[in-house]
Amino acid sequence: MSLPSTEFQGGEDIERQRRRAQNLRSLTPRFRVLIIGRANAGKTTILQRVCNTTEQPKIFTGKGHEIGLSELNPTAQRGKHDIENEMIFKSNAAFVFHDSRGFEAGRTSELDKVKEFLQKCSTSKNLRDHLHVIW
Ligand SMILES: Nc1nc2c(ncn2[C@@H]2O[C@H](COP(=O)(O)OP(=O)(O)OP(=O)(O)O)[C@@H](O)[C@H]2O)c(=O)[nH]1
Ligand SMILES: [Mg+2]
Repeated sequence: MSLPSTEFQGGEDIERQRRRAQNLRSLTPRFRVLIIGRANAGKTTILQRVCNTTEQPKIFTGKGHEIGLSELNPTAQRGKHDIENEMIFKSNAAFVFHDSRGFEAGRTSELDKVKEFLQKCSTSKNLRDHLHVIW
């Protein structure tokens, strides 16, 4: 007995979507998320929940050099973050996070930095460098 044509088309759509998803994944193996919020708002905690972990994230420069905690500027751990740095939880390396403090200080420099970063990501030729979520 043959399947009704609508059911068959549905199957075809799913197959096409699966292939598209596979294609996209090969172009951008990591999901890139920018989180913006006030100092001490709970950004790191929320990212830990997303990754279902309690570990501290590893931090890398945009060029892939790991920054040890001792190398971090003391303020970089609390409140003040370099938006260019990539935060990765070892247990969930398919996500890469960028962290920016909020704009509560009322200064434009922080906002300008974020805008510059957004511009850079969105105009990159490589899909892997684009942001997929801004939170
Ligand atoms: N009560 C309560 N405390 C929370 C919650 N989320 C986080 N915290 C606590 O708030 C403090 C700051 O959390 P973090 O996740 O480090 O906040 P953050 O935004 O990453 O902070 P910075 O990186 O310094 O900007 C920690 O002591 C957390 O345990 C929450 O939902 N409720
Ligand atoms: Mg944090």
